[in-house]
Amino acid sequence: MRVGVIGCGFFAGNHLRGWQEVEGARVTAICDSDPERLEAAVDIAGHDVQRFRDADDMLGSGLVDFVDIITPPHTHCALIRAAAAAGVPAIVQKPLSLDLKEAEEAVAMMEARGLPLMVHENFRFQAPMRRLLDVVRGGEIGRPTYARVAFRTAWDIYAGQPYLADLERFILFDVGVHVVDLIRSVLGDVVRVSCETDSIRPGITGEDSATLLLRHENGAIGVVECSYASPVPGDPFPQFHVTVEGTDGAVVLAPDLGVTIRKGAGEHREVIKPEVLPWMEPPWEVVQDSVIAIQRHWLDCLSARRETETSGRDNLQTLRVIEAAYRAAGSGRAERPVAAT
Ligand code: NAD
Ligand code: 89Y
Repeated sequence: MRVGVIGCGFFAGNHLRGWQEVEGARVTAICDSDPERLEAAVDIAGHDVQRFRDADDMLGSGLVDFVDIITPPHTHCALIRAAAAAGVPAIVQKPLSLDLKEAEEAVAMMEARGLPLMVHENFRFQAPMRRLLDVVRGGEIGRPTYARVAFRTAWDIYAGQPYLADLERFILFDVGVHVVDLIRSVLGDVVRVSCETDSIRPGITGEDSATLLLRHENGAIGVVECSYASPVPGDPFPQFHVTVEGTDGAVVLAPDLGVTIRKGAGEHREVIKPEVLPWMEPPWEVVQDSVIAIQRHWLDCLSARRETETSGRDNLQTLRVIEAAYRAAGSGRAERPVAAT
């Protein structure tokens, strides 16, 4: 499959290198409106790659079988609509959109044309997270009753991603969508959301801390925490902590990649490390490995004509939780995740 990458900034290097590890796919075209970023990406993608400054030109070129969109959030839906108009399947980075209605329309447009759309929610594809999901989905801890996902750090994320400091709606649309996707992967859909937010670091525009209390459709209770202002000992960035309790046991994923399973009186601990390739760099290895894993998932689903785990349709549920969380933080009341249209 010929891949067209749109957006060659901070995170795109991981996608470009990731595709080189995926059998059956090869980046044949790259696009960025910024010529310097485009040229810098050629060094990774290879000098025989086709270069485009305009996504419509790439989409109309007939040179790509699908596109991989890694541009800023506010540009995602326009690019998905362009892919739909050109009849090209698409992967889009998180968040699918900053606007729920726009996201619903873009997903509907792809679906109406029968075109696959996947949101690049790579966190649930991290190797130790997959182990935890196997334990829960395999029924090893019984019926899940409670889960907590916590992403707390004071790592200087602004060095690589300076635009984050200017976002009015900040952490929930940045790492918040990841942690909500994680808890949805464990407990399923959400029916009620309470939320408290805070803006702690001086000089930033939006909230850099959010805590959500969730009731899931299956009756379980979820707690989601994310903070970029947490000077915790041994800063675990970019790893997170997950606890899942069930009627017959519990499973915990610690930031050191240890997965501990308790069943009855017995406990068992495994450490699930990713394969570290020469281009990977600390502390990003688990994240970089998960990019390859989700790219493989996309390709497998595309060839089997199966919906991806994190399809556009699925991800609308995450965006609805995020919208409900902002409403709840404003109203001080629990809110329901609902469609915009
Ligand atoms: P960035 O600003 O560094 O790069 C974005 C690039 O897109 C820039 O080079 C810009 O010139 C280009 N661009 C913008 N609009 C364009 C358009 N219409 N056509 C072509 N090129 C265009 O941003 P980034 O940090 O790489 O983030 C990109 C996306 O990746 C965001 O959605 C972000 O949330 C996501 N991200 C995901 C992870 C993860 O772990 N999944 C981590 C970091 C960032
Ligand atoms: O932007 C964030 C993301 O999506 O994953 C990690 C990150 O780059 C910083 O927390």
